[in-house]
Amino acid sequence: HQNGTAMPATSGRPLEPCPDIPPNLQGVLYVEFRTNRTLEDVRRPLSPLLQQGGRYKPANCVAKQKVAIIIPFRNRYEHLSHWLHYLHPILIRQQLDYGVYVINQEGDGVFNKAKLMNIGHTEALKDYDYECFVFSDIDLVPLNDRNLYRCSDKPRHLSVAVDKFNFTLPYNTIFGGVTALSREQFLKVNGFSNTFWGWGGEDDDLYQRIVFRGMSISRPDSVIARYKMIKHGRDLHNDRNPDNVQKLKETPQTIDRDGLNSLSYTVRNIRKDLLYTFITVDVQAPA
Ligand code: UD2
Ligand code: MN
Repeated sequence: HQNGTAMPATSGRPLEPCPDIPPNLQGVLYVEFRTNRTLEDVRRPLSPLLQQGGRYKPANCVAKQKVAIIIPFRNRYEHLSHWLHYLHPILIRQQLDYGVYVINQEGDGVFNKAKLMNIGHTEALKDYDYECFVFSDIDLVPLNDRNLYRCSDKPRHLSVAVDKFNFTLPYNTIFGGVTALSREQFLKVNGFSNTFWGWGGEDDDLYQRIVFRGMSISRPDSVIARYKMIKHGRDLHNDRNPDNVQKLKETPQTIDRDGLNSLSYTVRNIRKDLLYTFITVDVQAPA
C-alpha cells in the first residue's frame, strides 16, 4: 500500500492485471492425509478469504483467468476435506478468480464421472462467466503450487507425475486425473461423453475427442506437476465397465451426438458452503 498521494480504495481506479507468474508461490509443498480434518477445521482459516460457494478473486489485481474447478463426487467426504484444505490456499496463491463446484451424484446407481463433469461445466456457467474449466478427481493434491490451475492454448493434462504411478505417466496418452480445458476447447469436443457408466475409459475418450478435433494436449514439466493421491479402494457402484473398451473405438462416430449437446439431468439441490458449491444431481443412471 502507498501513503499520502495514493488514491482511496473506493476511487474506482481500475486494477492492474495480475502478473503472469504469481509472486507468492511456495514451490514444493508438504502434503499428508493422516490428519483428521473436519470441514469446520478447514473453513476456519479460510473464512476471511473466501466468498460463499467456494469463490475467490484476488483483491489487488485482475486475475488472468476465471476458472471453475469441477469435482465429480459421491460419498468421499474425507477426501473432500483434504482436497479443500490443500487446494484453496494454493489457488489463492495462484491469484485465480475461481469457484469450486462439487457435483454430487444422487442415489446409488452406477457412477458416471464424465456426465458429472459435463453437468459441472453447465451449472458453473449459470453462476459466472468462467473461461477455463479444471476437472479434478477429489483424491489428487498437487505437491507443487507452481503447477498453475489455468488453461492454455491446448487442452492441458496437469496430473503428470502421480505417486500412485511412481511419478511417471502410465501411458503417454493418459488424460485422467486433473485436466484444464478452456470454454472453447471443451465446446469444440462437445464435452465428455455421457455414456461411460462405471469405471474407466471416459478420460481416454476425451483424449480421442481432442485429437479428432485436430488439437493436441500439453503438460507442465513432470518435476513440477507432481501429485499425491489419497489411497482408496474401488467404490461401490463404480466397477470397471468392460464395455467401455469397445466404446473407445466409436469416438469418431459418437462425438457429434453424445456430449454437451445431448446432456440431460435433473438438479436436486444446490448448496452454497463457504468452501464449495455442492450440486446434487440425478444423472438418470440405468436401473
Ligand atoms: C483414474 C483417473 C480418473 C478416472 C478413473 C477412471 C488418474 C490419476 N485418475 O482414477 O481421472 O479417469 O481412473 O474412471 O488418472 N468418485 C467419487 N465417488 C465414487 C466414485 C468416484 O467421488 O463412488 C470420483 C472421485 O472424484 C474420484 C473420481 O471419481 O477421484 C475417479 O474415481 P477413482 O478415484 O475411483 O478412479 P481412479 O483413482 O482409478
Ligand atoms: Mn482415485
